[in-house]
Amino acid sequence: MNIASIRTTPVLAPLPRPVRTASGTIDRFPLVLIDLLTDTGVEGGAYAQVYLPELLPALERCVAGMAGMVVGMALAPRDVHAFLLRRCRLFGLKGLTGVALGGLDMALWDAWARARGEPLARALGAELRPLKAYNSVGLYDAQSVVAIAEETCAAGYAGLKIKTGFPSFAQDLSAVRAARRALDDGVALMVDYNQSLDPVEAMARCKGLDGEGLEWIEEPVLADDLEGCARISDAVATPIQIGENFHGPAEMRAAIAARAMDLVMPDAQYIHGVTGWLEAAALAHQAGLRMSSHTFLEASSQLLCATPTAHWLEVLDAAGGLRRAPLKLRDGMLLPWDAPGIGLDWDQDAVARHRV
Ligand code: SMN
Ligand code: MG
Repeated sequence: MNIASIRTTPVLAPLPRPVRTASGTIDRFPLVLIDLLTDTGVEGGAYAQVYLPELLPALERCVAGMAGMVVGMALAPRDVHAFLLRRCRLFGLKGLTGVALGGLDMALWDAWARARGEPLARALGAELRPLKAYNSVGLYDAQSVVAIAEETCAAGYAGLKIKTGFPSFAQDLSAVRAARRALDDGVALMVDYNQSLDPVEAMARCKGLDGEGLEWIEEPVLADDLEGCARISDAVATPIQIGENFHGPAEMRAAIAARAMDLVMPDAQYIHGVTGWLEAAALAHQAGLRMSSHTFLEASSQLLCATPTAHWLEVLDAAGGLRRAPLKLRDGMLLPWDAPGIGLDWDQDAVARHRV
């Protein structure tokens, strides 16, 4: 079975509410939908994402360009991945090229699992199982976070992640305390600084949050400041979480060597797709690190089933407004879609409406 064609569709996917972070706001998710067709009629699909709408045309061109390198090849995801790693060595696979590789890799594995008529997890030899899921939202002050926390509990999540990084630590702390008060007992609370703090401020704020019962503190400093992350992780009892900005598994290996974090959460796209994720999952297993996901709900829920140290599934449903299948949440757990591939099933009317 060979890859016959790969089509790209740029969209601005609607979100239930904007995601405001200390490093910028996302109103609608800029995605490139990737549709792969094989010469036997088997299809596969995935998407790539870029947070800046201004860069959506560039990402589309990048995915289309890379797709052109693999059309005609056999549908063997690992071989295609290895080919692209070699082919792109001169230029590198960070930023848009890495994102394009990640998206294409997911589409290849989706088609590969669909050809077997199985959900990706099962095709990889793992059973589908419910995953501990948290609701991931933006920056909310002490007043507005209460409604979000109540909604989170009512929807049946096992945790809530809010953004922090207000101008003052006092505002961060009051938002955290208000969220904690509003959440039911036993529902976890995480915070995410999105790399917004300088190392001195980060140390002070993370120490200040110790004792607030947080499940983790995410990306307090620049994601590639591995030494800075390690210093905070040493000094603070609350687990430090990073990983969404690892470009490929090699960067995760370096972060593990630097003891930069207590928990790890690669992004299925940035880590270079399913192939990269499986390598990352093996690294996390070896290092004894619990591994969570970052956005990419559909692929991530399949992949966490096949991750030995699986921890939390992030529910930040970037493609939810374009997908037909709804979320299935029960008792804090999300049930991965029991459909062939990664479980994407586009609502074509919605795609047409949000197409750029
Ligand atoms: C995040 C990143 C990009 C867009 C939205 C949210 C965030 C996360 O860092 O951890 O989900
Ligand atoms: Mg984050």
